[in-house]
Amino acid sequence: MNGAGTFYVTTPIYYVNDKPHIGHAYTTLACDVLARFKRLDGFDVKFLTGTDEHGQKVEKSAEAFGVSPQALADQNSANFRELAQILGCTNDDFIRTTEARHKVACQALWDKLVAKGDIYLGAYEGWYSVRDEAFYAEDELVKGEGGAKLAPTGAPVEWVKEPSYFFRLSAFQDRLLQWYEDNPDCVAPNSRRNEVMSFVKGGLQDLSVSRTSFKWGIPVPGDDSHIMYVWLDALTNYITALGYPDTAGDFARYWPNTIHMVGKDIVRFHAVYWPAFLMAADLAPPKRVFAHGWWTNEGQKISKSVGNVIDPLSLIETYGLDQVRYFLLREVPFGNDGDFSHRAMIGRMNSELANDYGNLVQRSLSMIGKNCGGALPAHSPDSDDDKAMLGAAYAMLAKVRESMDRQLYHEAIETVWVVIRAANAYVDKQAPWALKKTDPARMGTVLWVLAETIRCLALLTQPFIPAASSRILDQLAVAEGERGFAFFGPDHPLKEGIALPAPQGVFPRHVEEASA
Ligand code: ME8
Repeated sequence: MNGAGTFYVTTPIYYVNDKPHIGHAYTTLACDVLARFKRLDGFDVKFLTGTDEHGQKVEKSAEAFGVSPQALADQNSANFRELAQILGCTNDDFIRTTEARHKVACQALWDKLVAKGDIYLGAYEGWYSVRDEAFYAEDELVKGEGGAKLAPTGAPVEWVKEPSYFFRLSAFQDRLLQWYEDNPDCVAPNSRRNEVMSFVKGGLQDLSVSRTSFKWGIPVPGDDSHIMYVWLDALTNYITALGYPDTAGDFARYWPNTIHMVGKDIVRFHAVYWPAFLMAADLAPPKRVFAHGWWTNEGQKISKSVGNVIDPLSLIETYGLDQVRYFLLREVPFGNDGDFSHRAMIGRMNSELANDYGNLVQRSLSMIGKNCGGALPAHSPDSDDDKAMLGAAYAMLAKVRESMDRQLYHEAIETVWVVIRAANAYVDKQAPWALKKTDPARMGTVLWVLAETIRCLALLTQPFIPAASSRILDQLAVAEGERGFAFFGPDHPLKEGIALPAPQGVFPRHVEEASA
């Protein structure tokens, strides 16, 4: 830590009604890359993920499986925890909404909203979608096959009539609009901010925040015939993990710099309801809600009924973890929808990782191994080409940092790849193999410039492809304690004479098995 500040990044907490799929892996990876980047950049980071275990959807799934909701939650929560590990995620905590600490936080928040006069008892009559765990107004519904009424997401809806507590959301319209106005980056990308603002400008209805027709949830304090609406329960996880209702400690430390990463389908909950709950409780809204797009599979919408759900574990088995991490964050500008295809996956893995990056590292390090006795050569970079190469390498961090601060992962990666391509062009032009006989001192300089460029590249690729980057840094004998961005740049260059381990390939090519 170099005193850069604190940073809190969260994934949505995932419903335990089903197994993890590529959408879950995507959000979690995006958070992991950001968390790793910020840690390397000297920030005190907290990265949270976990599972959303209450509500009617989980209760119904458990019923269908013939198990108790708690048993289903235990089993599937473990799958999500394992997924985070398999993805190489560096989360600092894993929250489950069935934990005691969460019940305490939810009930404290509820009490606070009651004390502020923002919760009142009434009765809800209207549409509810269990799949979305969302209430819908009549005019939001769309017509499905045979004229059936459906939620705008295509989910079935049912008519619900029951006693309910309401949150006075309607009273927060102006404060919310003011928040969006004053904080242009609080909802990103901008298209989502516009969408949210126009929804809020359209007028807000008070929100039903308790249910009485089933039991699987957190009881309303003082009235346990009601359980809390699952979204009020779920959203509160972000502050439970910071120790709420204690607002000193981790809450004071991390909450001011929070980014919630979410899918585009759950923006309204995070950018309208959640900030309103927080404002009502006299807490600051999050710094940013970033909504990413959705993946399709080979051009088709992913759906269980179509049977084309992508299992992240089998992708990792087929292509490798770093390769999948790289692909998901490289393929699509973060915020846009994207299409997964095996062809695109193999293309990026072979051309960008194996050919561009892998060959650069392999040929540079093996020349040092063969021609310099495996030690970093003496050097005196002085040609314009040397200066341009090192200048480009050293300039990357500032640009990448700027992209990462806007969650433009693809742009950050492109900045790095511009330098990888320039380094390959530099090798071709300098032809160090030909200098061995004619000008060994010049060869040494060229190989050192390449090694130093690769050091900078590998420092910056750590958040995206941690295992491969770490192997590259090992091959350059960069000490574990010198891999943070404080060591990036001309002040901590590789030193001559250092012995390097024998180089080894880092990026395998994917060769399609010939079909029989
Ligand atoms: O929404 N591509 O949980 P969830 C990309 N429990 N992302 C996708 C996707 C796809 N094809 N399909 C789904 C919930 N997602 C709540 C959150 S937070 C307080 C509570 C994303 O398990 C989706 O956008 O349904 C969402 O962000 C996450 O996966 C799934 O969440």
